[in-house]
Amino acid sequence: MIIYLLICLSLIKFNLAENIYEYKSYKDYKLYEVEGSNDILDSLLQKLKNFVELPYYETRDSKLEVLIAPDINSLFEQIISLYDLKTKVVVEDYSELIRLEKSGYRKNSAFSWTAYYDVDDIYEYLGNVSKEYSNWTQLVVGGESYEGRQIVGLRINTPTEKDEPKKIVFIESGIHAREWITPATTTYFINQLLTSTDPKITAMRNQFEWQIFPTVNPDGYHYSFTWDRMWRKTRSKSTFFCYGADPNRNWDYNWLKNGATSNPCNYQTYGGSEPFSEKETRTLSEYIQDLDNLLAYVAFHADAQMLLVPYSDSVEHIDNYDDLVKIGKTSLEYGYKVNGEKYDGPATAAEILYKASGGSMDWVRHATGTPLVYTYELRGKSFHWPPDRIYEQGDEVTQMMLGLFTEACNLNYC
Ligand code: 0X9
Ligand code: ZN
Repeated sequence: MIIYLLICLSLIKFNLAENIYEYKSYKDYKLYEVEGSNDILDSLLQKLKNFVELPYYETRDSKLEVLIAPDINSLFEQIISLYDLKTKVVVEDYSELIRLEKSGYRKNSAFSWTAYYDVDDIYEYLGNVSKEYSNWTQLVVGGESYEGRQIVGLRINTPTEKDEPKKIVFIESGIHAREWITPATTTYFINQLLTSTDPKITAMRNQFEWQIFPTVNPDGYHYSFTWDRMWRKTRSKSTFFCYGADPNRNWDYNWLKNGATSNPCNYQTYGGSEPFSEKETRTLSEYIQDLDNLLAYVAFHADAQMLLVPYSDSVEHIDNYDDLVKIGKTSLEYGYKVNGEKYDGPATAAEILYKASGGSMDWVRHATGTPLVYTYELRGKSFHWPPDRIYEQGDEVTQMMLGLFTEACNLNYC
């Protein structure tokens, strides 16, 4: 018991001492992949979590990916040896991934898609294009964050002859702070809608009113830029030491039912103190609820490479599930043509990923009845994607959107 306490104390000490004053380096953190049945992997994970809050872990397809700090490496190896599981190191030194990615941080003053940008730069980009295309775009504010930032989006609504209101397509991106490829891809897509001369893309742009929000968790995203690359949650204060809730577990539908925790110190999936406890989800949900004529809600995440439909905590199929799957398949076919990349799905998260309640997509479907509701999990490895290849996913997503709305219109949703 005393030894156990000493280990815990030394780990707590380590966690507090590290990186209070500088960007967390993740020097010598190892990314492991462990194979085994889900039950065994869950029990292993539970044991590990008794000792320390893990910055990243995910169990899928009977494989556990887990990021292990150098000071618990030998402990991890000892626990693993008790289980006799096939284990390999996928990344030897996680800080190398961060270093490579950093080489693509903003280098010059022009906004581009060969680097990652912090939230102020993204907002500046949105502000600039809203001025450049002032006849048919404008900035919109979808909500506010705990630290007082706005959730800024771009509304794109080209004029029509009939002057009738168009159906709205809402795009949510960056709800998980560390999934950097999602805001980057979303601004890439905005740029395509604004500048492409491809008649299919301009026709898609003109057909709908677009409301596109690249960073709906601006505090978390900024924190992942300035303090901790693996940060996922919001930045609200829960206890003296523990901050943030998972903004994709905090929406008021089946809150905390599956795949979420009530422990505010959990690094990944704390659902918040109550549904909509987070200012970001509360204000954004109010904004969404006030939208008339919402046709589609599309959320972008990374990096499971799959397309998900509601409900994330159920294997039951909603009334237009067959249509959603047909439309989703066409979307994935269009995307496949760009880089030959196959996505899993369309299916519910419960069917092909894991059960997760309290997510935005599910609430939107349940509360507003929006007919087309999707979550795209983009590509990557433990949330990293080389900045000089953002355009690959940008082009893929642009085509996936084209496929989605082409098939949706074929099925008379438009
Ligand atoms: O766990 C999540 O929230 C998503 N996966 S991620 O690795 N990007 O964190 C899956 C979301 C699917 N479920 C809902 N949209 N509710
Ligand atoms: Zn996510």
